[in-house]
Amino acid sequence: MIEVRENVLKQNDIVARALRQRFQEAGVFVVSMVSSPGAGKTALLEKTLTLLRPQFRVAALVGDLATENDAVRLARSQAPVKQIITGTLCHLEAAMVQSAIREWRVDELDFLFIENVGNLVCPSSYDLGENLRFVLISVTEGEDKPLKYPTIFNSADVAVITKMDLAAAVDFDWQSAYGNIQAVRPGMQVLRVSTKTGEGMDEYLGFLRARLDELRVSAAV
Ligand SMILES: Nc1nc2c(ncn2[C@@H]2O[C@H](COP(=O)(O)OP(=O)(O)OP(=O)(O)O)[C@@H](O)[C@H]2O)c(=O)[nH]1
Ligand SMILES: [Mg+2]
Repeated sequence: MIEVRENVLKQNDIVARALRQRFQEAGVFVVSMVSSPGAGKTALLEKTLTLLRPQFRVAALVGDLATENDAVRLARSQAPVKQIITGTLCHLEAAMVQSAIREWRVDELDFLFIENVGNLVCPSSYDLGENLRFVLISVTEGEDKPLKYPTIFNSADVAVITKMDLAAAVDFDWQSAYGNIQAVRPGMQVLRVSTKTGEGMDEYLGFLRARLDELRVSAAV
């Protein structure tokens, strides 16, 4: 059993490596989002696509066990969007990303976003070839989530606290949440946003723009 799982993961790493190479050659910056169900990935992504689209070429993939609901929401931004239905799988795999973008010209994109299946456990072991992985936690989930799900925080690059407009209503303790993230992942950058009020969105979008600039500078050297 353990051997089979290891082989599946190894196979995923091979595909993820090929994807990363393809993304690098195409000059596209690939961002994935992981979180528990309902933390606000689609809400943040819809705003991200809408706000970046006037200036950048953006597209998104979104994974769910069932329904095209999230793709429909994201498509309101007018960006190209594809839903990946995973059936019973609680995470996306690199091969699913590979087949979803088979007919896309990724070299004509600046940003490709990938929303993973809502789950704080399974997605952590699956590299999708992305440049950057955001882990989202909403203020309503409790400040202890990083301590309970350390693996996902260790597989991600940057944490985003979502639904900041609800922070006071649920007595969200920022110091405690921040401290718990630092306890499992020392030095991890943490952004705070609300898609409802727009709080933190400028900093978040500025962060993404800066990362694309870095990619373009390093590609030019
Ligand atoms: N008040 C408030 N509600 C939010 C915010 N972001 C998302 N929501 C709400 O939270 C609920 C879940 O948001 P989604 O964007 O569907 O969350 P998700 O992470 O994509 O969910 P799954 O794809 O099912 O895992 C929806 O009712 C959103 O309207 C926010 O910043 N503030
Ligand atoms: Mg969603």
